[in-house]
Amino acid sequence: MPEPVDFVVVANRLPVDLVTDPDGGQRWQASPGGLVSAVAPALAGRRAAWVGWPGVPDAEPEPFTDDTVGDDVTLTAVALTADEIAAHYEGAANATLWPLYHDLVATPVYDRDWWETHRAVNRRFADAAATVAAEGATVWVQDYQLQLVPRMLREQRPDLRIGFFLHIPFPPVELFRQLPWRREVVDGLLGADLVGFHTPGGAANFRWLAERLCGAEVDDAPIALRSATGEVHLDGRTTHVGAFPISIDSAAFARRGADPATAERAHALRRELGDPTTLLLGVDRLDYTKGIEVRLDALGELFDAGRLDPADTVFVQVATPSRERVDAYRRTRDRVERTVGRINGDHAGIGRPAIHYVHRSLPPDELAALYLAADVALVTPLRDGMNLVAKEYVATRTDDSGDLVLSEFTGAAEELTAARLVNPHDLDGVAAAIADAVAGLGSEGSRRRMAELSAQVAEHDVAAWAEAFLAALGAPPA
Ligand code: ADQ
Repeated sequence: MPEPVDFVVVANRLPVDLVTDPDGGQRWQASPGGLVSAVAPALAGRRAAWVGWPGVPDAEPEPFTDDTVGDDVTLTAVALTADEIAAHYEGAANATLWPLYHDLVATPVYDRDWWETHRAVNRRFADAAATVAAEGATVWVQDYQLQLVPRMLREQRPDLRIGFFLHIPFPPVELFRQLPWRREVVDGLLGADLVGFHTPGGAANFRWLAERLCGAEVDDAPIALRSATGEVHLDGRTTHVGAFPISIDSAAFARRGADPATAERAHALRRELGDPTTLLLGVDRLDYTKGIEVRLDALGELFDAGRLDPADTVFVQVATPSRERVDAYRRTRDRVERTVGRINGDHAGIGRPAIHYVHRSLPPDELAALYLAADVALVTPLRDGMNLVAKEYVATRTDDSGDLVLSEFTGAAEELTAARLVNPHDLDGVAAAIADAVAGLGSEGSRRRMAELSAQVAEHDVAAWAEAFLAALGAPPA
């Protein structure tokens, strides 16, 4: 058993997944998604531990290290059986909490057996964290799958400094109150010293619920981005609640964007796409919250109405496979693929699709080249905690060209106010914003707006996010 450490990250997944090659050999591979790249830099210079599930059933390796986060970080696996993955991860996390927290874009399933397993799995994560944390350590719990962990950990280890960050939106109180286990979740989070959200609205909703559901005493101080936190007092303890909008390693994206090799690949990509006058881009996990169908429908209407010409406009949609064992995700994939087929059937020339659909994850260099090649990025979620793709697109383009169509219902819209903000439920509005973005490319107005967006993302990068959160938590510096 390795020495206990002063800094512990607890997340549903380890930063690496155990993968099995066709020849039966096993190896660790960086796990996908924004969470690892956001949290990993906060570990630099610390002797730390990362507690998480290795991504496959029943894997229970001894604590180990991996280059992804460096030798100073001990990775401690929490083993889950196939049944636990089905009930805790695919069930309670992704078929109950995910749709509930994303404004019921899909209907949440409230299943008591799933929840019982979810509770037991949260306890296992709390136990694992308690084992690796030294006296007085800082423990940073991540995301909606582990909301019960702060309370469970606090009960065992009152000496710890516990932070929690929610990467997805916190819902309006009217929706949250549907959850049969609503009090347990709010009380679970109140085990933390600091609960962080992307937006002040989410933090204020949580504070209101702490008062109504748990009988806590709360202040009514305004909660401001990155600074003023609110207070919740319960059982002689204080939990701070605050808004810490997550971000990206902006300088790294800008460096990659400025690299001549990226520009070369971007040119090659446009050539391969038939040198269109206008290239539009979407990049998402294939998730029903991301509004992929919204932008497809809007584009279809623009082509139908002759407002965009499919002969010189190409839309590339890159959609990473995601949660494919959950029904609603399979149905979304079917709908997206049918719509792409229909629009191409109606509008594509032979050998010249209007929509290129890529159902894969792309390596970072290729993604950067696409960001550079694209004239307009379409980010149209029905609801999204933050949305890092919007920030990545802006950060990669260092010459103020391009444009960003961004849903109002993303956390990013609260910061990226210079984007073309749209209501994703208003198809006419989305179509108009896309048409305006295309028509305005290269104009003084669009350059000014892109410059403003770049400056915002450059200043508020992911290091600033982690620093602001850990400072509010009172964690000792690395
Ligand atoms: P996600 O829902 O996964 O994150 P997002 O913030 O856009 O959404 O992050 C996705 C990440 O995956 C980005 O870094 C993007 O570059 C990458 N990615 C997506 N598709 C890809 C592809 N085809 N190939 C390669 N990379 C791809 C959750 C919340 C968000 C919140 C983040 C961080 O739902 O709202 O912003 O956590 O808190």
